[in-house]
Amino acid sequence: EYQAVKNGVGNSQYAGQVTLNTTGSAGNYSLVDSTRGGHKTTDLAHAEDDPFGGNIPVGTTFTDSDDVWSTGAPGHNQSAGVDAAYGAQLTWDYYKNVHARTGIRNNGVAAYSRVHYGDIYRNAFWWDVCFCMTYGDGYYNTNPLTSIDVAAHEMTHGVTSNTAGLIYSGESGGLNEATSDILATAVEFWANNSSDVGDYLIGEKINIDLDGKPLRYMDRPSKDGYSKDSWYSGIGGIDVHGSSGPANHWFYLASEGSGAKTVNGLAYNSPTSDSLPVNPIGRDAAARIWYRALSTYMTSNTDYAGARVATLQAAADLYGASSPTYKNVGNAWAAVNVGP
Ligand code: ASN
Ligand code: ZN
Ligand code: CA
Repeated sequence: EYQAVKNGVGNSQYAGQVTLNTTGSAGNYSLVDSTRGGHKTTDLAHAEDDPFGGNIPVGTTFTDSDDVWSTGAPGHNQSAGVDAAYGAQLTWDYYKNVHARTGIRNNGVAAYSRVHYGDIYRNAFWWDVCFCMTYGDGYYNTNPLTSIDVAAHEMTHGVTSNTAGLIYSGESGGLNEATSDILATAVEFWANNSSDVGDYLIGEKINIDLDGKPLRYMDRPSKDGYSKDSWYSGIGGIDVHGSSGPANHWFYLASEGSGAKTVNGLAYNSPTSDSLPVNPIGRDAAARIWYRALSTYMTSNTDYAGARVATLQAAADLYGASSPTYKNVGNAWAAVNVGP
């Protein structure tokens, strides 16, 4: 049966009022986006995956009678669904428009998003097995982990899995995590959403610890108390969310340069005193270089030294080996202690 494509109205929790591509007709709409590979958003109603690999619940696809989704209120059952669906739309569009990649597998087929995972579950994750993004509801079940950057981070894990395949431990694991933070930040800026403007912070909207702080800081990763600003021998032995630091820092420095800077009203500081000075290449160039390095040159065991070579090759391809961009890519690596 033919189902018309509708433009629904989503009142999101984190990103204001957004347009959602939905399916159906008056009285019976579904949160299914036939314009983006059939991406659907489902409600797990607090179910969890069987840790022994048995049941992996798909959840129930969200439905609505008037195509106006949620009120945006924290705790409204549809709120997490609206934000997750919006984040998936944006991330799909970003990869398609900026990197000419159509979906995680570049085959036009969407993954899907599950929300309301577990009870006060304070995490979100990508899982190859279900080919899906999954979001917990956070503290009080009212802080779902569904902001633009978190959604784009999780979907990007799917892209990494289907390109370089960076193994999720050691230095390659840190690069895997950084890839998700870097491209999530690129999505957040690209979205140009006035309620969730671009920044070099990860998770600044979800208040995961109820202290108003983001999860990660790309201008100075060590501000979170555990991530590393620069590479050192042995960084592969720490958790991948901390060994991502030097690459996140590289992205900030390559994009914005060293020294104090304000972007979208937020102040950043990556002083030259503790690193070599870096001139900026701009965020769009840095993201294009990272994506090309990821999808063309990195492999499952790429380490920091390899990431430097991969991004330099990508910069040479895109901008030329004698371009200022190429030189500044190398300088940004030197600033985080990754050298030739
Ligand atoms: N939220 C985490 C992440 O995507 C989940 C994990 O540790 N795999 O990195
Ligand atoms: Zn991650
Ligand atoms: Ca952010």
